[in-house]
Amino acid sequence: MAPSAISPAQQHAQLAVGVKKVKDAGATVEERTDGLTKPLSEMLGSWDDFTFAPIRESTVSRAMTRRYFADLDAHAETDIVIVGAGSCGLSAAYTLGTLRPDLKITIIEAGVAPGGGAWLGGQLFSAMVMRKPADVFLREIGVPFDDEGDYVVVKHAALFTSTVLSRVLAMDNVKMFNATTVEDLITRPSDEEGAAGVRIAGVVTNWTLVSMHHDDQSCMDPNTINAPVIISTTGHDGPFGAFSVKRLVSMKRLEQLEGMRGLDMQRAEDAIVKNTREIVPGLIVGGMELSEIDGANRMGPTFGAMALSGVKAAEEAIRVFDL
Ligand code: 48N
Repeated sequence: MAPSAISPAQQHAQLAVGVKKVKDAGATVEERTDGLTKPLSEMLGSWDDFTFAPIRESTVSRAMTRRYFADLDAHAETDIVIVGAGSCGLSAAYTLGTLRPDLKITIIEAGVAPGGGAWLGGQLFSAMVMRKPADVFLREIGVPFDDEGDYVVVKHAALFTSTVLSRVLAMDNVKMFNATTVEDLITRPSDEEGAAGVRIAGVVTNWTLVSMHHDDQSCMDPNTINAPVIISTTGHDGPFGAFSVKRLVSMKRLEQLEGMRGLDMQRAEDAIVKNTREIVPGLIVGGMELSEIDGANRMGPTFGAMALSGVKAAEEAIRVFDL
């Protein structure tokens, strides 16, 4: 595929909220106009006389709690739940939120900080590599990158993660509950021909700090969200990882997990994207969680498969939802 026709600077200019064309040595170039053009204090007034508008503490408490419990009420019934807001889950959320603004999308993320393993590129290095054609998704969400031919490099992984996260959180039809863990799956008898057992019909949640203390506290029952379609992208096995596929085995809905195999970048990324799919009726698995079922290789410090597995999981979820 030909290297990008536009320079990183031009790509960056395209991202600018305000862009104006200026003459520079005879050529017409684009100049970013967003951002501060004068000290903010000119609009705030003198720092010496500075004061905020008045507030009462209970007003702040009500502003938070009223919205949170209204969101819980609104999302108790939802169209598609995404479990895990890593690079795969966030890419799925972006795709669903934009392709289907009519659907109610709920993201459940165990960490206080969403993003999973995508805040750094690998071994704490900051740059993030994505192999083409994943650059198509970067362009879609507006992340600038260096074009290196067969792959592209985002200068900091956090630039990708914070950009897709901010786009998703700004969407009217998407709500993320972070610091919240999916502790179980809601099931119904399956009416699918040949799919002995159950279909998935929602998730069982608890605040993560509660989930972490079931062994040292008396019973702290969970909450629930009903949904016809779940996308699970909880990462490869680990303290929190591979949640849904491990639960399918423990509820005897899957025989066993093949387990993630050794690192083979080329094979791993193709397999994860190609095999992102509905594992049991109502449950789609993507990202590195999938490697645990299929025995796919791991890919190491490259993230294109995470982004495009999320895109595919979203398209698969729309297909299932519209059945
Ligand atoms: O980033 P992860 O772990 O998962 P993915 O699949 O989005 O991305 C994987 C990617 O970061 C890699 O592993 C890279 C490509 N390396 C590969 C390699 O070979 O080493 O995100 C999963 C998210 C996390 O934010 C977890 O906190 C969250 O899922 N999570 C959960 N959220 C809610 N309920 C749960 N039960 C749960 N379990 C995990």
